[in-house]
Amino acid sequence: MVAPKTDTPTRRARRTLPPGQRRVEGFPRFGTQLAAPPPEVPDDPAIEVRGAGVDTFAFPLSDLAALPRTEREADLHCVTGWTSTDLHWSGIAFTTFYRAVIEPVIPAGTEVSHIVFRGLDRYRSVVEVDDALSLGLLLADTLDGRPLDGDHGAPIRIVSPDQYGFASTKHLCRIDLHTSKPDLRRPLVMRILDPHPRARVWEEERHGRVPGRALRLPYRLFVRPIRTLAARGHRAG
Ligand SMILES: Nc1nc2c(c(=O)[nH]1)N[C@H]1C(S)=C(S)[C@@H](COP(=O)(O)O)O[C@H]1N2
Ligand SMILES: [Mo]
Repeated sequence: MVAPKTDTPTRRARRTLPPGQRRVEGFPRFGTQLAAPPPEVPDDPAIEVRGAGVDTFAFPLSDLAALPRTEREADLHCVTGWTSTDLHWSGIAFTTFYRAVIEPVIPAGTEVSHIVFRGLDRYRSVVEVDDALSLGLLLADTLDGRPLDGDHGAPIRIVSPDQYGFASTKHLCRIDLHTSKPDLRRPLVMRILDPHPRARVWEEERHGRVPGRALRLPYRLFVRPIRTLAARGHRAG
């Protein structure tokens, strides 16, 4: 029922959490868009693929049925310090999707270096292509045996088990391919909290400019009000 039991970082998390993380009860809805209800899912959801010289196309989610499915047990580690454990996801391995759907349409001689995942709520995250293909990313459409709900990323989301939660884009609707590091043009004040380009939880790569450890306390002070908001969003949604 579950994926092969190799001793991955994710599996070690059963015994010890990554540095600076604390376990939470349950699985809160979280994110940068908590004031709004989860985005509406279109009737015929698709993932748009573009960039790096590819002719933009929309891949209907219904076509995912042709690809082999897999399951993952993974914890979700929010960069603010909470970890939700023992989540059971299923879907399509991102490597499978990339090799089958994306790689064949990349023009010869073009080297993709970064991928931007975008959600229906306009959320974006950047992952280096090597990480996207080696860290066990999943295009997940079920959680604990049920189709994803609005709180956790309907209709489909990225799950990146060994990166901070900000890399696990919910409501995935677009994949942008890049041949160099993209600049998401965040406001200057936000830049100190730019996500770490690799975001690996066991290395505590929380943000690019500040050592991960230094952010534990500030996040602990902030995380309670943020999660209260989350709970409100939850009831509203
Ligand atoms: N589309 C979208 N994806 C998102 C976010 C968001 O705000 N919008 N927040 C990220 C953050 S910071 C975290 S910790 C996780 C939380 O996932 P959850 O809401 O399923 O707990 O989603 C990530 N993916
Ligand atoms: Mo997060």
